[in-house]
Amino acid sequence: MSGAGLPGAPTGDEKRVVLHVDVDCFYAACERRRDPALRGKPVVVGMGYEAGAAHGAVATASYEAREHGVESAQPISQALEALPRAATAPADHDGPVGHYRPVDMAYYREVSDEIRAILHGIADVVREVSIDEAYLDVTDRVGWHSVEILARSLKRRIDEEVGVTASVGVGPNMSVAKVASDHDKPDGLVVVPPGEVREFLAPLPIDELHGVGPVTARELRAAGIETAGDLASADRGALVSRFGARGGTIHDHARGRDSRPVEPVGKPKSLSSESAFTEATDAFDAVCERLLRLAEEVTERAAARDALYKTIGIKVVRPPFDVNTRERSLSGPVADPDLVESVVLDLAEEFEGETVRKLGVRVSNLTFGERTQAPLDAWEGDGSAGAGVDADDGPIDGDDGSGQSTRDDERFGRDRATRVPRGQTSIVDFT
Ligand code: DCP
Ligand code: MG
Repeated sequence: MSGAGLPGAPTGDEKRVVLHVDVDCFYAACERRRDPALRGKPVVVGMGYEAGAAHGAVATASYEAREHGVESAQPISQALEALPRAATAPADHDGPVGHYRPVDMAYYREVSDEIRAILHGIADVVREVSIDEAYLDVTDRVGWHSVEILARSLKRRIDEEVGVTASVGVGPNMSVAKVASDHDKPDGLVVVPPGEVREFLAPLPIDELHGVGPVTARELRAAGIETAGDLASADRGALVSRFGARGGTIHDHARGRDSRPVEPVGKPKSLSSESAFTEATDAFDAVCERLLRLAEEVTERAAARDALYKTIGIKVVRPPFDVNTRERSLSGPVADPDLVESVVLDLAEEFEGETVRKLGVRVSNLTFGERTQAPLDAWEGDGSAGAGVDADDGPIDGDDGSGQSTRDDERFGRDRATRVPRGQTSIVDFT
């Protein structure tokens, strides 16, 4: 990332081309696809709603219904005041009426699956964030000069092949792409090339930014910060002291910066296991034994997910809450349980004789599904062959979201040919 930068200056991630796709009034759009007579009419889909009843809440409403004040999370009874039920409206009612439908998740999932198949056909990396929303990294498929053509053809395919409309935003990162797709809904297509990010964002109200919810927006406004431009030029230190790490994140987003890679959901950034002693102990044997057990758990989980790791770490908690973390980065991704054991024991050495209450082992800097190529150029004797593959991840354990600095990787890259990893031990937060 570059320094402060001028408005419109490149942010350092201009090489990436990211799309955000979000279907317009998704549940209502599905109901319309099933019943074309609803096209162009106010449609309200109710959660916990049954035909003819007044209970439940609005899950979504078509844009025609939104014009009459109907919105998500509103009680159906309130929606009915704004838009009486079409089926039972009195013959002499000449105001607008609404078409009410109960939620039918099984049907919406079918529609979502059809959209997903199209998305995976046009991008190598797809992050599905909800039933109707996904990020696509298309950097390897198109450049900035042709991404609009790709986005248009994606919208057309979703319209023609699935029968719903989607809004698409394109930007050099996830946060900009998300704001762009919301910017001109419904049926929107907004492309924000890297050089236009700052001027695109600057005039937007802060609540249109990714990560700024209604409560944060209210606080920011109270401090005189109304637009993304105001937020971009606000004092970062003050934002961090008021909102914690999130203050830094929204400051970055206001400046059009977001270094998160587009990653498929379910791929953790790290895997960790922790275990506490019933009673704190200073027996180093017991500490080592416990660490080895944790190392085994973690490497088994990594193998089950077909994950390679580049960083190996331990956590040592001394009573009562003195948390110490140490980690070492390797020159390349590996899947090598023996190596994890030896690095873990090595990192533990400095705690010999200390009283320990709790221990943890973590592998991070994960990559997936590259087992056949990656370890061999880094270390001899890699013992990773033949482990199981489980692409479908369960709950994410120890996903900390903290990126390891690439500087470490470069530094250790010089030691590629050596057998024993030379790592840097650093203190980082084990979340
Ligand atoms: N949803 C819900 N309850 C909410 C918000 C959303 O049940 N409070 C459901 C219904 C939506 C779907 O999730 O159709 C997708 O959410 P979106 O936020 O994308 O909303 P829509 O697709 O309905 O509208 P938009 O056109 O703003 O994307
Ligand atoms: Mg949507």
